[in-house]
Amino acid sequence: MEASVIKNTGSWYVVRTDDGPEIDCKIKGNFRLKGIRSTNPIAVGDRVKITVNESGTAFITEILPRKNYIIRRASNLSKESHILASNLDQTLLIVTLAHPTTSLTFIDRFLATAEAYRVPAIIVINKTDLLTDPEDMELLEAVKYLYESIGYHVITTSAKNGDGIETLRTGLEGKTTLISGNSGVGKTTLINDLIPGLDLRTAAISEVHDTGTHTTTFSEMFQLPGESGGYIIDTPGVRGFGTIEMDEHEVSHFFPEIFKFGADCRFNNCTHTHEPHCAVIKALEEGLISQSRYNSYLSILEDSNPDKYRKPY
Ligand SMILES: Nc1nc2c(ncn2[C@@H]2O[C@H](COP(=O)(O)OP(=O)(O)OP(=O)(O)O)[C@@H](O)[C@H]2O)c(=O)[nH]1
Ligand SMILES: [Mg+2]
Ligand SMILES: [Zn+2]
Repeated sequence: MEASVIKNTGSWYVVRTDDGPEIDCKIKGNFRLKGIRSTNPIAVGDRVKITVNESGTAFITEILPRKNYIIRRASNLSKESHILASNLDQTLLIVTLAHPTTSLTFIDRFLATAEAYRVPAIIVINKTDLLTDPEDMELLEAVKYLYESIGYHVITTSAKNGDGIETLRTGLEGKTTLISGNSGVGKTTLINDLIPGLDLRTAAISEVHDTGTHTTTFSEMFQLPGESGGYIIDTPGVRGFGTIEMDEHEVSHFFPEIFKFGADCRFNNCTHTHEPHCAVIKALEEGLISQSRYNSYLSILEDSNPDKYRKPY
């Protein structure tokens, strides 16, 4: 029998069979990805084969080939990776500019990872109802402009007053979408808005900070209502976004604007750090590439080769 993995609680996997019912499963066999130490061999979104034994226990026996997946490392230099989800059409990065503040480095590391796995990424700036000061509104426009000028689609929402929710809903129709972001940015609240009656647990961020725990603890896939269908995957908030190992010459491929300017560098193996006649550094000096994006690029280079690119302080 074939099924889709919709939840992973650590010891159990919940799958939805193609006939409809949801079944709790254990795993049987070795599902480790070759060459990658992952904390979860089977991910939400995986298509699997299951069998049920005589005593009624269901087992996942096989993972069908993945169309794609997104992996994050537990921390920048950690060897352990975590498969966020598989078989995706797109991913939404939920960010907030206040309560809490998502760092631009976090955004860029996430976007670079999505580029590396060729999963289209959309940025959702949530909690816009909190951005009422002129300064905050300016910041919102600046962040929106920064990412739109690179070519990313940016949606602004307020789960509190409903702004942007229809735009978001339209963007999700008929697709399987992974939602990611820091803890407390409103991922689950947005999903509750999109799926009436779901009523998942959310928590005020002060509570999050007090306990240091995340409100959502397991990834889970939900079916969207409406004729066009689609699925949305809620995930626990992440603090940092450790990128997968990338070759130092590959990193610029995952920053579209750096890649574009890099075509004009004198050396085709230019790392855009110290080489003469580097078109990326020139574009940076002329303000055509943003300093924050370039810094994020350097931070990923550092991960790929900590000794060579570590700054001297
Ligand atoms: N003012 C305001 N508060 C919001 C908005 N969206 C969510 N919140 C609040 O932010 C807090 C955190 O929301 P959650 O949905 O639990 O955040 P999360 O991203 O799912 O967090 P984790 O599950 O820990 O990753 C809750 O108190 C929500 O009510 C918004 O648009 N505006
Ligand atoms: Mg949540
Ligand atoms: Zn260069």
